Amino acid sequence: MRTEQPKVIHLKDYQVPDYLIDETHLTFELYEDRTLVHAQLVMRRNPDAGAGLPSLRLDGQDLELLSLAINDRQLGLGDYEIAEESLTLQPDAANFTLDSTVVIHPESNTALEGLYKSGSMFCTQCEAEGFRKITYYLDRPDVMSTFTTTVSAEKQAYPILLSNGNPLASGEEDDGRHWATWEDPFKKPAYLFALVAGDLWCVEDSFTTMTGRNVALRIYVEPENIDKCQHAMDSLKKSMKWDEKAYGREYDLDIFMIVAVNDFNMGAMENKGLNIFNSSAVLARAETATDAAHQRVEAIVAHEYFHNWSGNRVTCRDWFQLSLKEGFTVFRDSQFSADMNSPTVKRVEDVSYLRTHQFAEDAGPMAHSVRPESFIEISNFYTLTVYEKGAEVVRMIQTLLGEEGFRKGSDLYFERHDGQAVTVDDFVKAMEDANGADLTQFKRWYSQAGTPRLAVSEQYDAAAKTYSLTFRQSCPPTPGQSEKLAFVIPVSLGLLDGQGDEIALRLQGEDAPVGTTRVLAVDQPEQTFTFIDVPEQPLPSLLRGFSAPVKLDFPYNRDQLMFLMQHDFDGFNRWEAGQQLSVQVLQEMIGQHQRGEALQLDQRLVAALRSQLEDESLDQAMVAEMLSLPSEAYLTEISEIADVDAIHAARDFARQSIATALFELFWKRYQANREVSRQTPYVAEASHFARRALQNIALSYLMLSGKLDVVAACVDQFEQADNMTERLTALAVLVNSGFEAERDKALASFAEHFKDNPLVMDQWFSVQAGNTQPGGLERVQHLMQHPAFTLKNPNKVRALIGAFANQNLVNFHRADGAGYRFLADQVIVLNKLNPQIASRLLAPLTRWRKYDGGRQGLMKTELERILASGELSSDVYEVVSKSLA
Ligand code: 0A1
Ligand code: ZN
Repeated sequence: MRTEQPKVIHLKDYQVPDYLIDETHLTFELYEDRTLVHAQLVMRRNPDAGAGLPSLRLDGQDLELLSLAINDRQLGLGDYEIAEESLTLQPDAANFTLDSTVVIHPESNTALEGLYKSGSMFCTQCEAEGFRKITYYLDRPDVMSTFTTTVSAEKQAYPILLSNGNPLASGEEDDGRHWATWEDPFKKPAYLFALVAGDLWCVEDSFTTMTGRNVALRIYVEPENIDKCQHAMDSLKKSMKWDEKAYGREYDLDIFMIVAVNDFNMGAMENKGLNIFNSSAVLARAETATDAAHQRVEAIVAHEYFHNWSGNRVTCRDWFQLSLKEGFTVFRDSQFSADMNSPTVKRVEDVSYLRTHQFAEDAGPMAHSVRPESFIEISNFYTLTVYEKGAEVVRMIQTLLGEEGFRKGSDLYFERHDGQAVTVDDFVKAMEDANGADLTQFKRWYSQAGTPRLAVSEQYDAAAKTYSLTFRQSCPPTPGQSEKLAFVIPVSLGLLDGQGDEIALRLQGEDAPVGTTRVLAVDQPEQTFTFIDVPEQPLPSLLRGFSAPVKLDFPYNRDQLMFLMQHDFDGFNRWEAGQQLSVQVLQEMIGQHQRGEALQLDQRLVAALRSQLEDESLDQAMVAEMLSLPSEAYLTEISEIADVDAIHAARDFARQSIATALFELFWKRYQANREVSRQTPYVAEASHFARRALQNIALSYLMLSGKLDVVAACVDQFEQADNMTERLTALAVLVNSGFEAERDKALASFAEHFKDNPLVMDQWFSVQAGNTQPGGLERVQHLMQHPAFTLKNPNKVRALIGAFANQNLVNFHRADGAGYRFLADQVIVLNKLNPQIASRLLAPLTRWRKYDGGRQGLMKTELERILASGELSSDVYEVVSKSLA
């Protein structure tokens, strides 16, 4: 825990390092009550940093120094200075070797940063600044070194000893200990260092690269999980192949390893050659993981693998450039997932997520640009903005340059910067240079925070046959940025005629039409584009594929939206029209609820959904997406002030009405799909995901009917399904139903069956945390006493407390503030145990401006109570203080 005042770090203060580290030689001696770390650093003065020999300041935190030597000369107390987060000494030559030995305590490290224990296994997490908790070092990404690492431990308890790179040597000692040495020839920053020691089993495979090199692939897990690795292994091989084809990127070491650990703050980490994964992001098999979990595993395995080039071979100069690797890599993994599954479904999922969560972040007190200007704690900046919006920015570059131009740009980027630590500017420059393009104005996406609004109006001149679209862009102020300049907004669009056919697009001044979908680069505050030869008043299909992360505003009426749902050539925009229709209808009902009127559902929405369900030729996954009404979280995000109870009531009423009106259709499609599921062994593949998605959403509507044969079907699905996707949905709908006996029986049998599988128990906790019936808080408090729950495991905290605060909005936002008090209590405890998790958990409280006066006051009171609760980690301090500013 920090005792100094938290310092704000600014991008503008960046300076090159005074010293460089060419070689790093580490030896770890692991014991149950301490670990000894010997570090030999071959260092030199950085020629780019000026003349003279300034003092050398190494980062280090919670280290007990046992010895320090420079060029074999032992240093005494007067030769160096140790502060809370550093060690400073004065070198007397430009080239030197520094040897240190420190003691650290992984066995009591609950923050899960640096070297720590997860169960009986030792593992590391060094991004962003965890390496300084392992040894004194220049812990910054622009200091890149080769590493050799020797790990020694007791052989029986830790038969497997791993680190980055290729295995070099290993041996045994007389006292029951053994050791292994690994060598990583690729220069890397310390944040990519990893070490694992444990009693692990592995699944092994191999991959032949495009130049014919053989790479050993291994996934290490605790023995009981050895049967849950195949999906991750398949995903890894697909990723390796895909990156060769899509980006020309080949793997470089002789071995690629993944290790699954139960206690992990994030999803996974791309350490060179030794990825460490949250077990939830690796383990998947039909009986224990849902379709969504299978897809998440595939995407995260790909994401971490892709980092080998976008992140490791070419890394970040400083942490302000985080989106250089994360935005680009999320973009790459989304392209991969789109190729492996359904591109439209993937886009719908990504856009829903972005609009619900990133747009909320962009409108809140922690809003920051994709390349932030300053931070207190870098761990707080692994955000939706840096990752998801960052990926959208890369996608826009591709939209503007075209697929071929983008590939030329990425080839140049990798070639030009291989082995370097670079900036977002370098990335954009490679894109410009490869295409002769000027992206100067476009780069405002990296520096300006907030979600732009794009208001569009139309004008049709029947006599002249011209159709004009006028775009007005604006962007609300965000902390520290009151004025915004115009963005370059790529707007992909098409025009539909009265039959639903596409009109050829010819802009004024062009000799001939150019296709039926095209991209307009809107780059002025106000700008008009005029199409000629437009035979009739068209209906525009705007922002196809969600071509820019903006809030689009066009005055569609409900009939036009229904028309687009039926006829738009762009699958994404067909879904989008349905969403906009649902939003309009729900907002009308929210108003009715607020005025105390009886709720009435516009039957046009029912008709639109009916035609989706009736048409059996449609992609079932898209039909399932169409049937999913906008979430309460999204309805909150688009409200000026969100009325929690009205939103919940309106959405519930709409679901109930749809369920009643379409009961027969739901029942028919449900039974047909359930029958296929019954006859078909589980396959983790898009068409099967689609069938189960429609089956499950149908079941969730059907259960609202309260009909006994539906309940019987649900119980049957729960009991008989051979896979977690069907079983968990059945459980979730039972839990949210009024059938208490069936619910209690299902919950009990599920827990009994899966009590030894922590990842499945996480799902059991989440399903109950999401139960929106009254009494949610008490249920969560009760579940915290369950033997399978612990605050020390991040997955458990997310599954129970995180799911409650983020997904169970009516219960969390109870008008008496008890939900807020509960969350603040947990944050205060977690602040000491695991600051990163504490700071993430408190996000819902930071959104207080969205709620009515009463709730605002209650939320702020809890933020103030956290602030006054004692010594705060920099993580929690930054989020709380910025939220109250
Ligand atoms: N770089 C990883 C994510 C990650 C970031 C920070 C961590 O600890 C604070 C751990 C993992 C990725 O993008 O997958
Ligand atoms: Zn990443």
